[in-house]
Amino acid sequence: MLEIDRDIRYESLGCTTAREPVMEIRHLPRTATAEKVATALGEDGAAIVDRLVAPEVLDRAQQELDPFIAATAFGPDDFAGRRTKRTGGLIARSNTSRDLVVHPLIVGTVDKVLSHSSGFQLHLTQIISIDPGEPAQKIHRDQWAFAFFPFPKGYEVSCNTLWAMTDFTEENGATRVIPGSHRFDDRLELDGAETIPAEMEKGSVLLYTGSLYHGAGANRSDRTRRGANLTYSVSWLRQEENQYLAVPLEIARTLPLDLLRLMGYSRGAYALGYVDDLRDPIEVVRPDLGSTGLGDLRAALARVGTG
Ligand SMILES: O=C(O)CCC(=O)C(=O)O
Ligand SMILES: [Fe+2]
Repeated sequence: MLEIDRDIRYESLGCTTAREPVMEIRHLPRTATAEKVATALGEDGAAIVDRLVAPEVLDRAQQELDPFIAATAFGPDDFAGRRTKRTGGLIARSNTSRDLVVHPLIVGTVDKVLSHSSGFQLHLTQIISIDPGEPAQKIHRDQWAFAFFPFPKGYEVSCNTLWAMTDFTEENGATRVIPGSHRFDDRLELDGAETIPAEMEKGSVLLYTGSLYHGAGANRSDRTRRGANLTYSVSWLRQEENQYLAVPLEIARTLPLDLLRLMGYSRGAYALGYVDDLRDPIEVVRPDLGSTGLGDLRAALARVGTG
């Protein structure tokens, strides 16, 4: 009966779903392959990998970031959250966060979810600390950040993570998600009634696509709920957090190559982001690597099926 009611409700919203709405968030073990996680994201738009890292890893990140979180102001509006702190610049501020950004299962999954693009990059790094008394955030799609551009259904432009730095419970504001909503129509005004809480233990990570309808839950507990939002987007869109200015060049020079590339010190597609005489931006940070010339046009085209 409940299922029937739900179906009617989805129809009344004008949603076209390729299959029945999914009721549960799929939980995968940390031994899952990137293929499995990407498949879950393709089917449901969201998935949780349980205890992907030990809780102590998140405790370490928390310690590194404590002074910055303490100095962060609360959000300026209801969407950012007036009792929510958003602390960024994590690559510069926390060594541990760098390991999370390049975690092989995450990067492998993002690579598959965004495989139709010529490449992907780090979009933003943000600790989201939701204090007691914060009401639920408006249900939204993260891809609305791109000026609400109507990307074709099924064409994902971002793939996101939210690492639990505290346990996420319904009471303390676990992210509310609508599994399957990546197939919904765009610009829907949905209320919390359609959502379920992404409950998970510290060290677990929620993955969701840019098209998934979701929002932070209300914090009705007496403790702060904290998560690390590390997100990735196709490399031909503008990054939400400016990595070139958030991470001073003297710190960037010390970072591993794979992380630098993810931060955007590489070209999107064939030539996006080049420096002066068509130079790869990595040359500015790491002149020791020598000139690498323009991107590999053939490889860029082959990845998007045009070569
Ligand atoms: O912190 C959360 O649970 C989600 C926040 C969110 O979706 C956002 O700020 O875009
Ligand atoms: Fe969001």
